[in-house]
Amino acid sequence: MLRRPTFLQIDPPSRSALAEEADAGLRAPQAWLSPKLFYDPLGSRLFDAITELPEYYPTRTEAALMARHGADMAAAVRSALPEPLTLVDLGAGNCTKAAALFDLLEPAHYVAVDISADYLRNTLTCLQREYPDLRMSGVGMDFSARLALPAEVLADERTGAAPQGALLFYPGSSIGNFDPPEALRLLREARALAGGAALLIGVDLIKPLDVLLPAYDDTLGVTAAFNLNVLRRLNALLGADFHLADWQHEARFNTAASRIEMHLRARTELTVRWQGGERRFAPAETIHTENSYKWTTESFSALLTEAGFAQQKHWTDERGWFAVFMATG
Ligand code: AVJ
Repeated sequence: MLRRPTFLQIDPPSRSALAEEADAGLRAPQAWLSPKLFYDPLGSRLFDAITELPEYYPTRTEAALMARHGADMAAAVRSALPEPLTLVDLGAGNCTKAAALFDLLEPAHYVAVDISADYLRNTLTCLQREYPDLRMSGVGMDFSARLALPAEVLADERTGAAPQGALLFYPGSSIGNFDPPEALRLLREARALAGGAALLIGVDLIKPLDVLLPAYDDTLGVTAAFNLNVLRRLNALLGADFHLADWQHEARFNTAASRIEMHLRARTELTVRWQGGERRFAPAETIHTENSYKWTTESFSALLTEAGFAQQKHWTDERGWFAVFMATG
């Protein structure tokens, strides 16, 4: 029998909620926009291109760690969780990434969660062809405000019983988009999921600025395009009149907060108008579009402990650029 993935969409982020948030951000003294705005169809493709850039080390460093220590990670997962394994993938990504995980962990149920429901549908349909016997569930949701899955998604198909734990996979250092208090909340919610989840999470580490900055300001200009794309998005969403040529991509490291910040900087004095609003920008004034927090293995371990994860293990590369943590308890 050929299985079919099941899909569930939870509270799709409504256009008006996104628009309201963008309106408020543009009016703030330091103008800001949510990184959620990056991921429209073009933005998601630009992000995929970023992961191929020579300067963008996180994706390939993490992939190398998974390839090198995968067996070790799988053993840690097996000793922490009973069979059959439920695998929850946060921010699901593409076919190849998930497939590597299946071969490693042999889950009985794969639950893919992503803000972009359409992208998820394509991914799962493609994956199901390759893994015809694996139960797959797609959940379209924005878990940045709260991470909780409906019981029916995780329940056993025949008995309706809740799983005895699940493995939560949160790769790519996406946790870096959250400031420390939000990251703590997300980790606590992750731990509470499915009656006590184990977590396998990728974390980007603090490193010299001559490595860090080019990763967010590449010579080909892909990251600049990714950043500027939010202005196109606002023109559509808010009926705004941003001229992309008036704005310049900027990446800086905020040492005190230990984060990369991306901004869009006005090249000249200008006024932007949108439905129900307008704002003047002074020359060099910026719109803050993203934070990407960088951790040390010690500071991230302390965060996991604070979230209630008593057992931890982590793997890093020789250069100490990236870490994958496994946390339980
Ligand atoms: C998807 C949040 C992990 O912070 O490195 C890449 C997003 N922004 N280049 C990151 C991003 C600019 C990325 N995360």
